[in-house]
This record gives sequence, structure tokens and C-alpha cells, in this order.
Amino acid sequence: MVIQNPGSLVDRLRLAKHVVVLTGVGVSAESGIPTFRDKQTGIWEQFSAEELATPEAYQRDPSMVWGWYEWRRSIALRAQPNAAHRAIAEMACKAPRMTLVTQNVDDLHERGGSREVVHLHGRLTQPVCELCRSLFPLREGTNDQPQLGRRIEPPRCHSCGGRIRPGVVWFGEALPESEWTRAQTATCTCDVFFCIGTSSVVYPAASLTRSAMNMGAVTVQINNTSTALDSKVSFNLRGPAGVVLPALVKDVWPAI
Ligand code: BJW
Ligand code: ZN
Repeated sequence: MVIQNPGSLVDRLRLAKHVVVLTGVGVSAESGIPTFRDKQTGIWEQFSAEELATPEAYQRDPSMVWGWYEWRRSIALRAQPNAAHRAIAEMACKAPRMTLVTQNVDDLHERGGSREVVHLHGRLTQPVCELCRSLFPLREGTNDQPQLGRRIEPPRCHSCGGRIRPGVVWFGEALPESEWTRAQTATCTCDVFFCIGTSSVVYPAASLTRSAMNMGAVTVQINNTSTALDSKVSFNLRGPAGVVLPALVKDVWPAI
């Protein structure tokens, strides 16, 4: 773990009035959730985003796409929150104000103790009707034995009979308007902005860090590998989020 000028970051955080935390799948990696773009293990290294994560793919082959997302959902359901999720929840209790914005489609922030999570890319656990946009209630607990490659016919909407689709944001789709507005508003009013466990290549989410910089916020990246933001952020903390974050929270707000 490499922390440049840790003392100065600790001071900035102690003085912060509003902290924004933007997370990506790296925050959930230590819980066993596969990342998207890590070499060899990344989801988009093994599967085609064009064939699985676009509205066109769903129109072409709904049962293949639904089956794949059921497999993804089963991984998320079995995963447990890690030290990074818990440290972020703790930071929300210590900082005067914190807004948590995530690109993640799992619910590990919520299960790790965070409230009011802004989900920019939707949620695996909240599928919706393609026609009337009603939420579709999934059965509690884990889904049936997940099998990669199993085709599953998507369920039908209880209100209108329309086809249910995964409640996630695919490439080429707009982000949910209210979530995006909340993320932008928080970013423009924060004094410290974290981007954690994200490659920062997917837009518009990645533009939030640039907006925070333009608004004069202190920017902090936590990532275990290098990204294009390494030399741009105010503080670049290199290491696993589950190690770096708890250490930082403990330094800034030591238990009394
Ligand atoms: C650790 C760690 C540890 C590991 N500790 N760190 C050309 C240029 C610019 C933009 C575009 C372009 N062509 C197309 C676009 C637009 C496109 C886009 O950005 N594409 C880029 C990839 C080029 N964006 C869109 O299409 C978006 N919509 C849009 O633009 O709409 C326009 C519109 C407006 C109005 C009307 C209509 C349309 C939508 C984007 C949706 C993204 N969806 C996904 C899939 C969700 C569903 C699913 O899960 O299947 O969201 S893609 C995937 O990427 C997922 C993620 O949320 C997102 C971000 O990934 P993330 O989290 O950053 O993961 P990784 O793997 O990339 O990075 C993980 C990082 O963690 C790494 O850096 C590791 O090192 C690190 N890490 N372990 C700390 N322990
Ligand atoms: Zn419907």
C-alpha cells in the first residue's frame, strides 16, 4: 500500500463538510465479485459485452441474457460485504455529510451498513418490466443452483404481461435520471471526492471525478493497479480497498 502525503489527506478529511464516494466493482472484488476489466479474470475479458450487456442483445436472445444475469445474481447473493464496504459505511457515520454513489449492481454496500446508496447502473436484485417499468418481485434468498451458460426464459410482468428484464443499465442506455442528478449535485458541492475500485473508463460515471476536480474538491483514488487518473488526483492510494480504507478511516477518526 502506498500513501503519498498521508498526513495532509488525514487533515483534509477531518475538515471535510461533505464527502462523496464513487465506487466501482473493485470494492466488491475482495468479496469474490469478478471485476469487469482486470486482465484474464475480468467479466469482459471472458464474455462479450455486445452479446450480453446491450438492449439489442436482450432483444436477440432474451433467455441467454436472462440466464447469464441469474448466474451473476447468484454470485452476488452468496457474496458477503468486506472491510471496504464496512469502512465506507463507517465513514458516513463520522463525516458531517457523505454521499455514496456506486456503479455496482450488487447490494453489498447496503448489506455492509450503508444507507441511501445512489446506484448509477441499477441493481441485479431489481428487475423491471420492459413495457410498464414495474418492479418485479424476486423470490427471497438464493436463486436455484446457478449454472453458467443455462438459458432461462425471463418471467412476465404481473401487471401487464410484458417481459421482465434485468434492472441494470446496459451500454447505450441512459442512466436513471434521479440517480444521475443526485450524483452530479453531490459532486458539485463536495469538498472531498473519492473514486474507489473503478477503472474510470465508463461514462458518464467517470466524468464525476473530473467534475469534482473542476469544482476544486480534493480528489482521492484508491485502486490496486494504475489508472489514467493516477497523476491527476490529489491523492493516489495504491492497494486493495479492503486494506487501505479501514486504515484511512482509523487514522482520520480514531476510536475514542
Ligand atoms: C481494486 C481491487 C481492490 C480490483 N481494491 N481496487 C467512447 C468514449 C466514451 C464513451 C463511450 C464511447 N463509446 C460508448 C460510450 C458510452 C459508454 C461507455 O462509457 N463506454 C466505454 C466503455 C468506452 N457508456 C454508456 O453506454 C452509458 N450510457 C450512455 O452513455 O448513455 C448515453 C445516452 C444518453 C441518453 C439517452 C440514451 C443514451 C451506460 C454505461 C453502462 C455500464 N454498464 C455496465 C454493466 C452493468 C450491468 C452488468 O453488471 O452487467 O456497468 S458495464 C460495467 O462497467 C458495469 C460497471 O458498473 C462499469 C464500470 O466498471 P468498473 O466498476 O470501473 O469496473 P472495472 O473492472 O472496469 O474496474 C475495476 C477496478 O477496480 C480496476 O481498476 C481494478 O484495478 C480495481 N480493483 N480489485 C481496489 N481489491
Ligand atoms: Zn409490466
